[in-house]
Amino acid sequence: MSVKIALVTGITGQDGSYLAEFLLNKGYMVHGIIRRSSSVTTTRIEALYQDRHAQGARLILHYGDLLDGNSLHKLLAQIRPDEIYNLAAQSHVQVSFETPCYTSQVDGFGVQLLLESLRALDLHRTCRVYQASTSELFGSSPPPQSEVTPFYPRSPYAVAKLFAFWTVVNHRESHGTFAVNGILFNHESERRGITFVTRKITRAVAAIISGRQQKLYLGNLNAKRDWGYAQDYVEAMWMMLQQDQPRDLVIATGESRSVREFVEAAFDCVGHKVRWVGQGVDERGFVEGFGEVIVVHPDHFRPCEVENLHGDPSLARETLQWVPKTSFKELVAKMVAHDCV
Ligand code: NAP
Ligand code: G4F
Repeated sequence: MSVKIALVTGITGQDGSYLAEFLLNKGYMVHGIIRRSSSVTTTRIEALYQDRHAQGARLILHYGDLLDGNSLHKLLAQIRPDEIYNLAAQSHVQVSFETPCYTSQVDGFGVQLLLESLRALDLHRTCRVYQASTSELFGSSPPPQSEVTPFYPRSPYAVAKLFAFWTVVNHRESHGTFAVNGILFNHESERRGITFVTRKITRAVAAIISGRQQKLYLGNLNAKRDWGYAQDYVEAMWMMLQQDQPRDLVIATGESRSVREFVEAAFDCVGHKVRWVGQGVDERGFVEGFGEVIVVHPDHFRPCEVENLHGDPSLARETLQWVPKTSFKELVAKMVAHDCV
């Protein structure tokens, strides 16, 4: 049997790094797009890349950008992938309020560029495409959210991802492209970017108990998210491309917790309880032995918030037999343990 070829955009990110590992373990030839940067962005895939010769040189990195249509086109023509995982995005919701036009271009229009390149090369008949869609599409639609829940995006990020969602559906219906949207709820890990709330908290817990940090400034403590483990979720991405028929699916744990509960669980991992005092922007969290540690600060609130994400993954369980393997408690423990080293 010939070796399958995958192209992963966003390979340097949290999900891209886990997915590259997963695909290499399955025997794929993996091509990844990286962006030129003045500082190193390949830390998460460093070990894989160093090891690539031992793996039979099955990991190849190419410079590119989702907005550079020509280089994308040339790369697709050169490698002729069997599967594309489009994970590249400006993925930070709060940042999207400050860079709405850029975020719209990369997260929305970039997907059209990719799918149109594929079609121009007539590769859309053979190549399957996974699009990293998101629970942010549901925005203020009440939970639990499933494949039939109406979308109500609440940020430039979510609006751009909504454009991408329908672009994928439209290519499927108009041109027969095997393209799917994975509507993934929040997933975290030891490799999570440090400005997302979970990693910000676990890093702060480690720094506070070792005396390197005194305060943890946060925004909305009441926001609820359905947090899973990234490694479990990249398997679902692959499974979605192995379906007989392309189908958009929700991937979630089916449980939801507040930012406040995440803070409590993270301090619990190092044997400390949090006591909350006050309300709203005046709320503070006190940790035994460390005094006032958690401070709510208006800088971390968004112009528009998504209050409650709680997924219903029944269809993925039914069609893919996918279930999350890592519990919330295990996820928090893994992240805290990693950051405490
Ligand atoms: P991440 O860690 O922020 O990684 C984003 C990746 O996209 C990085 O490799 C980044 O490259 C790359 N990228 C950004 N702009 C690009 C551009 N213009 N051209 C090419 N590459 C570009 O995000 P993640 O958490 O792994 O998420 C992966 C995808 O899933 C994203 O599309 C995200 O929106 C979506 N998603 C994530 C979650 C979640 O909870 N993690 C949930 C639902 C959907 P650099 O390293 O050079 O910055
Ligand atoms: O960790 P967050 O920044 O993730 P958010 O906004 O849910 O987005 C992530 O998940 C989406 C899937 O639903 C992805 F599509 C997206 O790419 C990204 O991976 O914020 C989580 C919650 C928000 O309600 C935010 O307001 O935490 C709240 N929060 C409270 N204090 C904070 C903070 N968020 C951040 N980043 N920093 C804070 O200090």
